Amino acid sequence: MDRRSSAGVAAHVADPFRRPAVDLRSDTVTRPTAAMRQAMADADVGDDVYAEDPTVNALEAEVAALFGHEAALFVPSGTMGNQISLRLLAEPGQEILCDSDAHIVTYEMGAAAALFGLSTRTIPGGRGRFELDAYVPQVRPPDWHTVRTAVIAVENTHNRGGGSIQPFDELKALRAYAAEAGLSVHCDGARIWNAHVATDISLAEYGGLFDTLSVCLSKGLGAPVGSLIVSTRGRIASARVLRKRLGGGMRQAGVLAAAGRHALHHHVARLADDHGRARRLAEALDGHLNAGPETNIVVLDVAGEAHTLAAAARDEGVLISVVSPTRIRLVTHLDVDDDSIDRAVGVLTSLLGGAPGGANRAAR
Ligand code: TLP
Repeated sequence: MDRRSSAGVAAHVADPFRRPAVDLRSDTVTRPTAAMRQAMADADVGDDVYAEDPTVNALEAEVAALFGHEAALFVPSGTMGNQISLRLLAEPGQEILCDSDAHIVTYEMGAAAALFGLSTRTIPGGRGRFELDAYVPQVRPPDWHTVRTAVIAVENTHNRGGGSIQPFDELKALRAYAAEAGLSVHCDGARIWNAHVATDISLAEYGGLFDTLSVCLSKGLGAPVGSLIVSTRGRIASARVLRKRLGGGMRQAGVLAAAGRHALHHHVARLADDHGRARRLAEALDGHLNAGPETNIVVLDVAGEAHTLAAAARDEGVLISVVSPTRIRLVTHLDVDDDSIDRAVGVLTSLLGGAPGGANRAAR
């Protein structure tokens, strides 16, 4: 996301006479609910670097079981979850294949190369959707001359694809192909909960398709911090070493894990509300729709200057993300209710002038 799109929050928080902003920049902006804060205050804790925090241990066991895997590891962020997972599956000098708009290559600061010597090769896909046929010809088998493909990584749901859900049949075909070709498969499941709620496909069914998953508690689930890597017991033991090496070993992390457990128990089914609100946004702004609203993300094409539009919307108390000079992103979440959607629709339709894909007041 472009940092210029975040400028307005402080102004809205600082001015007591303005209504709080409707913040559609991301589902990462949620603040813990009162009940979640209570769960955090009540958490039983220990030192998690010694693996002695009972709340972290319970969270890890619960998430591993949900995905039908042997073990899980609590890490501070989705980025750390993805990058440790990739390193678990590939050796320095080997390559990862993924979508050209994947979070792991767009928003993780080149971590695979910078930290672990992993090479990435990207394949364009419509709205980030995985199609096995596009990947198979790109897989490079072991050879004296070429970089070895070790991993195929998919993102479900796909962020820049507008929260698109990966076709389950393609994922099953990928699993079968990977087994035959000797490749590993990683899922960036930052928003896999949204895919699960939208499709009714169980988390265990998704889990069964991947060697490693990174799943986030701090996106739609509304926890303040935390992700989990899910895999085999052996890989999670290695992940624990990598986490410590990266400075991600946390001590009384049970206060954070308690927020995550609360989110798992109370905030999964409600994601359907976020999806409904994203549909309302998409219907109202239909003429500009680029991608969405399969889940909680809507991507719009704006003919003029996306930065100018974001600044004008911010002045009206609606915060949006700029994903490119001609594209904006709206994300629904726990802190966005029906009134917020009405307000956002009012502001954005007036700024966009209603003309499909057309000029907007802000750009003139
Ligand atoms: N995404 C953030 C930004 O980084 C763009 C957002 O606002 O959507 N995988 C996916 C698919 C993600 O969308 C994100 C965060 C991550 C991984 C990384 O999670 P964190 O921010 O916890 O490192």
